Amino acid sequence: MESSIDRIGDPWGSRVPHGRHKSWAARVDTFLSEGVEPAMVQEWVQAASILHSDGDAMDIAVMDGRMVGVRGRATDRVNRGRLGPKDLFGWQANNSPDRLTRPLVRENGRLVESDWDTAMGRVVTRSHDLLDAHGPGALGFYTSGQLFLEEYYTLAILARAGIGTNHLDGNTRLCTSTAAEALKESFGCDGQPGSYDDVDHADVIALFGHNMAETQPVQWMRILDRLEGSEPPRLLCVDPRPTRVARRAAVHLAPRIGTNVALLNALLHEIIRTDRVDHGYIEKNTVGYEKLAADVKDCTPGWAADICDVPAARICEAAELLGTADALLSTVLQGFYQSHQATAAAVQVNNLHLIRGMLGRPGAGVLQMNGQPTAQNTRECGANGDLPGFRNWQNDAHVAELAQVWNVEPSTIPHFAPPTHAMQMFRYAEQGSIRMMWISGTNPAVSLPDLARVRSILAKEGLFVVTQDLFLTETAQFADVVLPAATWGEKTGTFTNADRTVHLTDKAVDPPGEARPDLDIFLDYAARMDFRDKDGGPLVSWQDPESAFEAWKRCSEGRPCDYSGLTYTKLREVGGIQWPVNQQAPGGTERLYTEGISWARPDLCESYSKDLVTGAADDASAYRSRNPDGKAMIKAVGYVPAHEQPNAQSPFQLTTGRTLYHFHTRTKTGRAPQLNKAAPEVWVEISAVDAIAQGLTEGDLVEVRSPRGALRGRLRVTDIRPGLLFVPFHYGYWDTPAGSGPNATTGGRAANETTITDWDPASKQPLFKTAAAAITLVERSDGRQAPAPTTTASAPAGPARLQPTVGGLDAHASQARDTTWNLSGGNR
Ligand SMILES: Nc1nc2c(c(=O)[nH]1)N[C@H]1C(S)=C(S)[C@@H](COP(=O)(O)OP(=O)(O)OC[C@H]3O[C@@H](n4cnc5c(=O)[nH]c(N)nc54)[C@H](O)[C@@H]3O)O[C@H]1N2
Ligand SMILES: Nc1nc2c(c(=O)[nH]1)N[C@H]1C(S)=C(S)[C@@H](COP(=O)(O)OP(=O)(O)OC[C@H]3O[C@@H](n4cnc5c(=O)[nH]c(N)nc54)[C@H](O)[C@@H]3O)O[C@H]1N2
Ligand SMILES: [Mo]
Repeated sequence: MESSIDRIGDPWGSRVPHGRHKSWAARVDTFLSEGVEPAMVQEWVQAASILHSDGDAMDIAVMDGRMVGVRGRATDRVNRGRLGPKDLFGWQANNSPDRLTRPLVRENGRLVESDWDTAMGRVVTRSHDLLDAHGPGALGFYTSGQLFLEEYYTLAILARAGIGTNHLDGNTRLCTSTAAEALKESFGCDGQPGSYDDVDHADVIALFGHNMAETQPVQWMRILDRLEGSEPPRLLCVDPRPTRVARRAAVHLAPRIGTNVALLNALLHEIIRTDRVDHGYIEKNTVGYEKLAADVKDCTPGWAADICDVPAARICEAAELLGTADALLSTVLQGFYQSHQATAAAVQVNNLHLIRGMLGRPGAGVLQMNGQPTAQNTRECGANGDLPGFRNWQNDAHVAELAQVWNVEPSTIPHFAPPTHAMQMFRYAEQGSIRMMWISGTNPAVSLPDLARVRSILAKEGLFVVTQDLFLTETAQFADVVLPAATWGEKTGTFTNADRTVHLTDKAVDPPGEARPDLDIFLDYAARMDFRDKDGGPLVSWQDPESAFEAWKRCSEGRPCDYSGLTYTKLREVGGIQWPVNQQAPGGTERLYTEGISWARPDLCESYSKDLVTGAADDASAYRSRNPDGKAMIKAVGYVPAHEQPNAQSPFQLTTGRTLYHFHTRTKTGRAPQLNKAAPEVWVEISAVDAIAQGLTEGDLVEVRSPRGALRGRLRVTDIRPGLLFVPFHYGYWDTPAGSGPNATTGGRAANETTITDWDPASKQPLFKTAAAAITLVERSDGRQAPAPTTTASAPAGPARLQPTVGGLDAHASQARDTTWNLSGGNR
């Protein structure tokens, strides 16, 4: 048991050395509220973590009807008992005194407490009025990656077949739409090829734009344990910041942001040039190799070195690592996905695996990662711009099949165009065609790019905003109706992590006041709207989580995300199980594509694929002629520079992201005292070289300004690549003093005051990682430090970074890291 250690100061805990091909030993992490001893806990209720995509299995400790702690589940395949800092402390937000306990409605411009009948009555009346006057296209639904599968499935049927609108998307658009798109582009269908168990078997692990140490700390513990065991893996890290991953990497490439495609093309070039290519695998399983080989012929390491500002020799070392691996595991996340060539870059990682034959066997896998805990379900259930069950909106047979499952006419389900993506929904709201927006489980007034614009849309006269949340968030403050939701621990449901592991999470305690599970809210709406199927029966025929799950099983049957072999009982007994689970695979499926590519056939595939430069969708016949046998598609793409480049007004590149201790807009982690204290305020990271050149020092209050807006924060000088600024995006305005919100002259503190309205052409994922900005001094530090953690990528530059924290974590770091920067490369 690890309960006595300070898991804020020592976030990854102690090591359990883990040899190659061995199974990962358990270590059970526990945290109980002060004064609570294990013997006092009355009940342990099965759950899984809701604060990242890892799916860490845990039990919730209950005493006198209240949550009093959590404990990792030693038997679960995902985490073997381990929990990260957010898992350990984040649940405390459930008990927060400022939870919403009653519905709110807007009266004379102010939100006032109300009751469910009044609040739902307003939503229903507005829905009918808009349907009558303008049709289904006037209603939009913007949901989450944090609800449960049963909730998304219910939302999908009521939006697509009940209302009949095409405007349903998730905040997963900001998060994993590129993961989904990259899988569709390469394999014809969404569905994670790899498994977390690949960490146990890989000899090389490559992390592309993924700060796993902070964003999936438990899988990072697994890697750390392997680094201490026999036959440790060698790591490749591609990240411009000195993350913990970078410090443990055999090769760290810190490219100029927005140049991932150039880098990957050079890596592919080297691998092909040195013929470290599995020709048999390519021949049998893929199409498109010849074009890739021709397209990357001139993408030499020297060529990429200039673009990426990474030494050519280092690129060669990385190619050597990738080319000589016998079991390569790659992970890809936001450093790739939130960029202008997001899908193009993520697909090149798939290509790397395809040409090396690194798929479908232990240790050889790709994890096109998810970020949010339940993002996989948003996608599967069709609440993320896809049709349920990974069905293809362009394939009439798929639409007909879905219509049959729902017992509606195929024409009821909009499929005249691709489902509307979130950025487009906000555009429609801005232009006035969307007149009601129902926002559940997401906080766009902090998380969408270009916040001044987002606020002006949400405040628009004529847009009826419904929010469904735990708290009166920055977004809820714009709402016409606020619905108080129950959350994790207060409701039952299932969700699926990034490696297809499904967990059941049970209700442990009652929600506060009149707060209701999201499922109940959606079911209530469907009943009040009286949605019917084609025979006049109720369209939504389920009443609770388990019956919703049973309905979903029928919808998923025969599709890649097949849940038909799962039951609540089985999930309670076994813990996490990886889909597909069906008659052929009753115990679940560890890896996809063990025997060739299975879901890319023209009649099965989820997408006929897109042009990765323009985003234009192909049709069935184009797809069929390119890929008649349903093989994996190797798609070559040339590098295109980021749209916004530094210039005289905005001389720095600007990127944004996360810290270990906070989750997103901090609605939960900001209310957990240990986490909040670990990272209480926004900060701005800059390199030592730039700090000196600008006459700035640690702790100075600075303003970061882009063409969209500005923010202020204290400066942290780190080993980030020169020319680049980093700002964590967690900090909004709900806990700033009244009246100190965003301001036209001084800006605010949210990173998204500065980010741009722009997205990847194929996945439509917004660009949070590639902007340009200026930095200016507001106030001298007077010896103050930035409020940034020192245990993470935001650790101070220089010798301080080499100080081991606990257990000599950084022992190898100074040798592994290359700190020579090519400053003449014009990195601005
Ligand atoms: N602690 C914590 N964990 C989380 C979350 C959280 O909020 N907090 N959120 C969860 C969610 S929803 C998500 S999506 C994931 C995200 O998990 P990650 O993707 O790991 O997190 P980010 O910090 O957004 O970005 C990762 C890295 O991308 C790098 N990067 C920026 N620009 C570029 C570039 O152009 N090229 C390359 N190669 N790298 C670049 C940044 O330096 C950063 O270290 O985390 C999940 N886990
Ligand atoms: N600049 C910048 N911006 C980014 C990113 C970045 O890296 N940089 N990352 C993007 C990514 S990857 C993501 S995933 C998004 C995240 O952005 P958001 O989804 O907006 O962030 P959260 O704070 O997680 O918002 C979730 C909301 O749901 C509420 N909630 C939690 N549980 C429940 C529940 O059970 N039911 C209901 N109804 N509500 C619940 C929470 O209180 C919170 O208000 O941000 C994106 N924005
Ligand atoms: Mo995300």
